[in-house]
Amino acid sequence: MDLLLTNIGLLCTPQGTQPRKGVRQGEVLCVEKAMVAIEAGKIVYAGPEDPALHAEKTVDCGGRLCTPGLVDAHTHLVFGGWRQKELGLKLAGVPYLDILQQGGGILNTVDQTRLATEAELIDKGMGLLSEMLRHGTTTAEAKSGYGLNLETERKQLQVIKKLNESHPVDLVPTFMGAHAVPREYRGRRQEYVDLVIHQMLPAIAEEKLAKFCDVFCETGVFTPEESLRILEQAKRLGLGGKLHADEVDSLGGAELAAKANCLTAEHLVAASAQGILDMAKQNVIAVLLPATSFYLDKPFAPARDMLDKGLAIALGTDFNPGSSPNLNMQFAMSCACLRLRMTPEEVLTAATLNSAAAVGLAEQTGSLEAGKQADLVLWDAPDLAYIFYRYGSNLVHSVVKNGVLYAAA
Ligand code: IZC
Ligand code: ZN
Repeated sequence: MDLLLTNIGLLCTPQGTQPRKGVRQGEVLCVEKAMVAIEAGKIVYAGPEDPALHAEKTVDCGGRLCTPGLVDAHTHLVFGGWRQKELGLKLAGVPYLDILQQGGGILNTVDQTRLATEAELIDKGMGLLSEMLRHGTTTAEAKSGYGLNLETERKQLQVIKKLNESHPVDLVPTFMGAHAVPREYRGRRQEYVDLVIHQMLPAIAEEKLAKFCDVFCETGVFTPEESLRILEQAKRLGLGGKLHADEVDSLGGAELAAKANCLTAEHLVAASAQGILDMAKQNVIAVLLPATSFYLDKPFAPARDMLDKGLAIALGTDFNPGSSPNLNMQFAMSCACLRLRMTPEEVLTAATLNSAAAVGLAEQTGSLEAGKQADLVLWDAPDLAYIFYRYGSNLVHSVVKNGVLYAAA
């Protein structure tokens, strides 16, 4: 045994390798006076203190709370520049989609990402990932989508690959060439959709740079029909489907995610009742992003209704420079509790096991069980509720990622 974590005051974890749905989302195992044993980066034991267990190194957890490492199921991690200059427009009441229509928003970040060198993006990404790790995130999804041409989409995905290799946080890459219609294709949107389908997707799949494909299905961005064509091609090429669905307007995104057999539909603030039923039927995971609702001052997704209808809910920060400049999962989790009205247990499952399932990693991470990666957080908190109740502070004491201990400070 390499590492033994003793004197854990309370260990809380969902269990299994499948997303927890509906009423079962709140089923969390809680063990007082617990212990975790780690060998070769994996958990070999997690449960009540067992005096028979010994290891080369023992860490006394001081009675702290221990949970699985947080999984951020939705980020746009790699981008050039920032967009704090749009704050004035936002305060003046200009809607998010209008800023994009005026050639700003995502297109502003596209300009800055095209100009950035790979080295600059890696440097920035390393800093952001360290900030995430300090806040308890041990795995994150990362989308491209600020290139909108093959060269820069590839550059972003290569940066994600290199960050994954050089930083302890694990990254899951998603191709999102259909994030906006680039300026040079204005008025020729069909040609851009064809470019994504016939050139970008085959090249990205061939180079194995992405595991998933995502599309921004939204008013003025990509229509449900265009989104379906792109997702069908992605599926043919072996990429899993994700969809930015019903983030602002209700366009039938949830229904489409079910029809296209997507693993996840994300945002869902304006999802229809039928769309939620369709998702439940097809086992599409709902990735909710309440930090975005907060920043955009928009309604929050109907989480309770989703749980009543049997959906599995996962959580992400949506970290991006436009609609969610926050990378702290604790903030997203507090919003999930205080605004989505999810219980602390439901929130924990959302941010760990269900988010792991949402990025295709529920066999490897997302719970504290023998055989899974040793990804966990020690909290300066006595129980789960305390984390969400004390929103605004970083309550992470330390993080173990793949069996290596990192102090938060
Ligand atoms: O840069 O605004 N919603 N894509 C869809 C975003 C937000 C990211 C951005
Ligand atoms: Zn997003």
